[in-house]
Amino acid sequence: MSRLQGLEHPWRFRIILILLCVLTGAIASRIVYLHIFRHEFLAMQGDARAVRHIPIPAHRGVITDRHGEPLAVSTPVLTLWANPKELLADKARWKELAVALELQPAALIKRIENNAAREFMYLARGLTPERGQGILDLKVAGVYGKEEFRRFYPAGEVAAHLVGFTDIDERGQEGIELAFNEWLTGVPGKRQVIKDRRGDLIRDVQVKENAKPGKQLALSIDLRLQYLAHRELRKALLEFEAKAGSLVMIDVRTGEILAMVNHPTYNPNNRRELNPQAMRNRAMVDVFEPGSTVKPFSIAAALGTGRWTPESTVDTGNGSFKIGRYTIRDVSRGGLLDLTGILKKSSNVAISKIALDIGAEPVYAMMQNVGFGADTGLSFPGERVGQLPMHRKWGQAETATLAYGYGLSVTAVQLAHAFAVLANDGRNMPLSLVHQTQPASAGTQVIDPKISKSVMKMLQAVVEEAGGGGARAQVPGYHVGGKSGTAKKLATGGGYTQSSYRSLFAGVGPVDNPRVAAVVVIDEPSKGGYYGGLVAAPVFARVMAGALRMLNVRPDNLPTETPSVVVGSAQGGRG
Ligand code: 59J
Repeated sequence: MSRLQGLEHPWRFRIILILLCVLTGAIASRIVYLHIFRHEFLAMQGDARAVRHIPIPAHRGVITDRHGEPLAVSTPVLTLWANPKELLADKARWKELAVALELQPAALIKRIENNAAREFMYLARGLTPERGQGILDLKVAGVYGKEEFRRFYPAGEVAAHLVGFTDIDERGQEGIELAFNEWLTGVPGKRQVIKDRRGDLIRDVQVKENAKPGKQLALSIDLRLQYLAHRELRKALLEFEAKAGSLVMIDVRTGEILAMVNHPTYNPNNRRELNPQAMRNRAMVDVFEPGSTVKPFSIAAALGTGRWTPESTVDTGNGSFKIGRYTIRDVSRGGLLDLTGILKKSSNVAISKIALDIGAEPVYAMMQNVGFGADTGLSFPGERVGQLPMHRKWGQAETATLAYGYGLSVTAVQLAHAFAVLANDGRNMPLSLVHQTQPASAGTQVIDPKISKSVMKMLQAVVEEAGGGGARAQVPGYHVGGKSGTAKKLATGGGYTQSSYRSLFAGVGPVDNPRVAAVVVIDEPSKGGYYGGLVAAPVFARVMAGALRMLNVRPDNLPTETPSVVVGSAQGGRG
C-alpha cells in the first residue's frame, strides 16, 4: 500500500510538490542566470550606486604686476564641515572639538543643535592645511575636511582698489577680480571615489577630469611705483589734513597704467570692518571738475585753429572779465600775457578771451579727442565716463567756463590720459590695465605734433620758470612739465563752496622725450594751504622722480660737473 493512500487528498500533495519543484527550479535558474550570465552588468550597477564624483577645486589664476610680482594668489586651505546627525551621536567630544576650533563650546553646541536636522554644516572655512588636518586627526565622528583655495593679496592696501577681491568661494566681487573673473576662474575637475552606505570614503578610484586652472593675468602696473605713489600720496594727505586723494601714472607711449592709488584705502586680506568710502577706486569711479589743468588743451585748440601762435598775447587787464552778468576772475593779476604766460599765471580771463575768439567747437573737439567724456575702454567695475557737455548753441559763459575747466567732469584716469596724449606727440593710445607685450593698437593722431610739442614747452616753463606756479613739481635730473589746478568744490545744494577745494597737478616727463604722465588729486586739504601748486605738485615731483629712475630714463638735466668730479664718480662706479 502506498503511503499516499493514508492521505485524505493525495492529489493536493502532488500539486504542492510539483509547485515547489517548479519554484525552486525557477529561483535556482534565476540565481544561475544573474550570477553567471549577468554578473558583470550587475557588479557595475552595484558599484555605480556607491561611486561618487567629488569635485577637485581648480586653482584661480594669479594676478601679478607687470614684472610678475604677485598681487593676488590662491593658497590651498582646508575647510572643515560636519554632519550634525553624526555629531549628535558623540556629544562627549564636542568640547574637545570646540577648543580645537577656537570656538566657545556653548556657541558650537548651539550651532549643532540648530542644524540637527541637516546633514551638512560648515565648522570652519579656509584653515591652513596644517591646522585643519590637526583637527581632522582628532577623528571626531561626523567631522570632514574639504580642500579649497583662499585668495591672498600680498600687496594689501597698496593695490586694493585696483585688484579688488573675491568672496570666500573665490568669485570676483570688485576690481580686476570682478572684471576678469572669467579669465581667472578655472574649471573644477572630478574625482571618482567609492563610498559606503554611510557616505564614508572607501577608496579613491581615479581622477575623471583634471581641474583646469584659471589663467594668470599680468597687470600693467609696476608694484614699486604703486608703493611709491601710495606712500607719497598718504604723506601729503596727512600733512595737509585732506579727506581723500588719487594718483594715476601712465606710460605715454603704450597707454599702460603704471600706478593707480587712492586714499583712504583698505586691507583686502581682512575685510571684517569695511568702510565703503575706503573701498572706492576714486581714480576711476569719482568724477570732478578739472579746472585749470585743462587749460593746456584749450591752448592746443587755439593753436590748432591757426588764429593763435605761442607769441600771441592777451590783455588780462585787472584780472576780471565780464560776460553778461557773469564775472570771470583771476586769482593773481597778470596784465599782458603770451600763451606761455597765460599758463604760468593760470589766467581764467585770458583763456576765456581766447575761447570766445575761437568759439566752443574747437575747444570741445580737442577735449573730446583727448578722451574727456568718453569711455576709457578699461571696463573697470563702476568706472565713470564723466561729462563733456554738448550744447546746440554755446553761450559765451558756457564757452569760457569749459575752456578753463568747469562745467565738465572727468576722472583722474581721463585727466592723466589727456596729458599722456599731449606728451605722446598728440597720439591717443588706448589705455590698458593689462601688461602689453606688444602695442595693442597704433593709436590715433589727434593733435598736430608741432602743436603738442609747443604746449609741452609751455608746461616746462610753468614748472621751471619763475612765477610759473609749478616750481614744486621740479624733478632733479630731468626737465618735466605740468599744470597745477585749484578748484572750488561744487556745493551739494548747487553753486560752489567757499572753502572746500580740490588740489590738482597734472604733468609729464621728460619734456623732450616724454615717457610718463601723472595726475595727483587731493580732495579738501584743510591745513597749511590748498593750492594745487603747493599741495599736489610735490607729490607729483616725488613719484615722477621715482618713475623716471625705475624706468631707466636717461637724465636730461644733470648739473654740469667739474672734470675731477666726473672722473671720481666714474671710478666710484667701477669699484
Ligand atoms: C579758485 C574756481 C570755481 C568755478 C578761485 C581757487 C572759478 C569759477 C565758476 C578762488 C581758489 C580761490 C565756473 S588759484 O586753478 O581760479 O593751482 O596753484 O574754483 O574760477 O569761475 O580762492 N590756482 N584757481 N577757481 N572757480 N567757477 C589758481 C586757479 C587755478 C592756483 C593758484 C591760485 C581758480 C595759482 C579757482 C594753483 O589755476
